[in-house]
Amino acid sequence: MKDWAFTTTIEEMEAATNSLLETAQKVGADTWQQRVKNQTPHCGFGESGTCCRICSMGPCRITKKAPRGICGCDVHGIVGRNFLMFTAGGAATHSDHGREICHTLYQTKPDGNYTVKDPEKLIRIAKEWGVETEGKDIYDLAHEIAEMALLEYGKPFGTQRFLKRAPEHTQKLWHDAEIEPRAIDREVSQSLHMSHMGCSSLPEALVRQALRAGLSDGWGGSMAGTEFSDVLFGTPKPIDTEANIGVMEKDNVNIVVHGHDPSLSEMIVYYANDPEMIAYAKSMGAKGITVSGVCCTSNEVAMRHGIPMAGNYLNQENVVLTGACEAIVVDVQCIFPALGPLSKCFHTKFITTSPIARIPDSEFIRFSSATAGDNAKAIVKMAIENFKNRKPELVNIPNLKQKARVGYSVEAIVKVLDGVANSQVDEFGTTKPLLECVTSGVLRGAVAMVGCNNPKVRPDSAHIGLMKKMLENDIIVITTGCAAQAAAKAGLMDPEKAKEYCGAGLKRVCELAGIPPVLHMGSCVDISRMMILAAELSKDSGIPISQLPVVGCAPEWMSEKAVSIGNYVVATGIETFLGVDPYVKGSSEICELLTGEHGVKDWVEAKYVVDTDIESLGDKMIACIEAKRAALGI
Ligand code: MSK
Repeated sequence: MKDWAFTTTIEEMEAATNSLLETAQKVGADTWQQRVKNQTPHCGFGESGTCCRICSMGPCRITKKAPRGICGCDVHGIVGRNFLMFTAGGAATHSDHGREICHTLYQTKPDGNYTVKDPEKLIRIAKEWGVETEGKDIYDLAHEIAEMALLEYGKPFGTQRFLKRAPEHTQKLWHDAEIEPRAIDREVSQSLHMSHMGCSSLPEALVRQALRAGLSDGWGGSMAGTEFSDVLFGTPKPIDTEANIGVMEKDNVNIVVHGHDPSLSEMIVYYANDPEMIAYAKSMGAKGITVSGVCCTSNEVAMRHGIPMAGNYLNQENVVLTGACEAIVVDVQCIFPALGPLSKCFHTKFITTSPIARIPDSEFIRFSSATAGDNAKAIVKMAIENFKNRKPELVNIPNLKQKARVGYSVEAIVKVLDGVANSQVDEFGTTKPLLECVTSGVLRGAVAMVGCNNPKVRPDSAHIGLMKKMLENDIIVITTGCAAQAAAKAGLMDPEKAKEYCGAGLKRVCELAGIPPVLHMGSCVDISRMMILAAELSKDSGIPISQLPVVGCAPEWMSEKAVSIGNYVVATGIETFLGVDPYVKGSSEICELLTGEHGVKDWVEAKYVVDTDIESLGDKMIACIEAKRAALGI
C-alpha cells in the first residue's frame, strides 16, 4: 500500500470542516451535520421503498401482516413504482436543464449576451442531423438546430436523434427491449402515468420504463445540455485550476456560484473579470474579486475558465461558514434550502436566480438570457457592496487547496492520448490509442466515477478511497460531478503528484500524455460525454460496450438524477456499482431485475451491483474489469 503523502486526506478535510462548525456554533447556525442527527434513524419503510402514498387511501406501508396496499398492490409493484418515479424526477431535471441550454442557444446573436463559441461543433451536429450547412450564417444555423433540439422534447413520432451515436449493437438491444426513448417529455410523462394509481404494478414493465426514461436523459436531454453548452461556451480543453475551500481569498470579494446551469455562471465570471468591477471592488476596500464554485456549476466554469472549485455538495454550507462569502449565487438543483437561514447568520447574500428554484430567505434576481448581462452585473455589484459588511472576527478560510488539471471533454481525451501511441487519426480523432493502452494491458480498464455526496457515507471517503484503489491497479478514472470535485480537492487531478500513486502502466500513460490519472469530464449532464466515449471505444474496437473493461460507479450518490443516470449507464451496457442503496431492497423481484443475472442484464447486457461496504465494492469493480479482460482474451 502506498503512502499517499502529497494528497489531502479525509481527516484534513474533516478538521477544516470542524473548525467551520465551531463558527456555526458561535453564531447559532443550523448545519447538515446536526440535521442528520435529528433525522436519524430514517424511516425503514421509506428506505426499503415499501411505503406507497400515490393516492389518498393510504399511505400504505407493507409489512408481513399487511402484505398488500388498500388497492391490492403488492410490495413489488410499490417498490417498482417508487423506483420509476425517482427516475422520472431525475430525467425531468437533467432534461429540463438541457432544454434551458437549447433556449439559450436560440437566443444567440453576434453582438448578444450569448454567442456561438464552438462553430465547428455546431456544424458537426448539424451534419449529423442532416441539416444543410453550406453557405448558411452560423447564427441562422444555431437557431435552426436549437429549434430542432427543442422539438426532441415533444416530437410526436420517432425516437431520440442522438441514439444514432450508439454502436449498432446497442441500438439493436434498445430496440429489441423496447426501451428506445421517444420524445423526452413523453418518457417522463409516461413514467408518471404508469406509476399513477391503478396503472402499472408489474415489476418488469416498471423497470423497463425506468431504463427508457433514463435513456431519454442520458442520450436525450443531458446530451443536448452538454453538446449545446459546448457550442455556446466552448468545448472544454485541459486547463489548470485549484480546488478546496482554501481557494476563497480573505482579502477579496468572494462570489460563490452553485447549481448546474452555466448560462448564469458564465456571465458572473465575465463581469467579475471586468476591469470596471475590479476597480469598484478595490474602491470598497477589497484587493480584487474571486469567483469560486460549488457542485456542477463549479465544474462547468472550472472546465472552461479554470475557475477554482471551493467544494462539492456537502461543502455548500462550508463556503458560507468561512464568514468571507459576500454572495452565494445559485441557479438550479442540489441547493440546500438551509442556505437561506444560514446566510442570515452572516453577512452573505444568498441570491436565487431561477423561477425553477425559489427558496425562502433568499434575494431573487430573475435571470434570463435576454437580460443576462444586466442581471450578472447587478449580482457582482451587490456582492462588492456587501464586502464592507463582513464581520472580521468570523472570517476563517481553512488553508486547504490542491492543484487540478480539468477539462477533459471527449475531444480533449482523444487529442491528448494520441500522444501515447502513434495511431492514425481521422478528422475528428479516434480512441485507438486509448484502446491500445487497454488491450496491451498497460491500462487494465477504466472506471466512470460519478455522483454526489451523501451523509450516509463519510463525505468523499468512498470517492477518494475507490479512486486510489483503481489507480494502484492501473485503472484510469474518468469522473464528473461531485465525485470529480472530491478527486480535485484531494489532489488526484494534479498530474505531477497523482501519477506517483499509480501502477507502473497508468503512471507511464500519465507521463507520456501529461494527464492526471483521474480525468475531469465535467458536470452531471456531462456523463453523456462518457456515453459518447464508450460508444466511440466500441465502434473503434468492434467490441460491444458491455464487453469493454469499463464500469460505472456512484459510491456516494443521493439525488433522483443519480438514479436516472444509473439507469442510462446500465442501459448503455455498463455494469454500474452503487455504494448507497436505491430504496429497492423491500422487493426481491425489483432487486432481482436490477441486480440479478436474468433481469436488465438479459435486455442490455449490464446490471447494477450494490454494496455499501466500499472496500468490497472496489474489489468487485476490479474483479468485473478483470473478468471482462479475460473474456476478451486480453
Ligand atoms: S451536483 S446531482 S450533488 S453530483 Fe451535479 Fe453533485 Fe450530485 Fe448534485
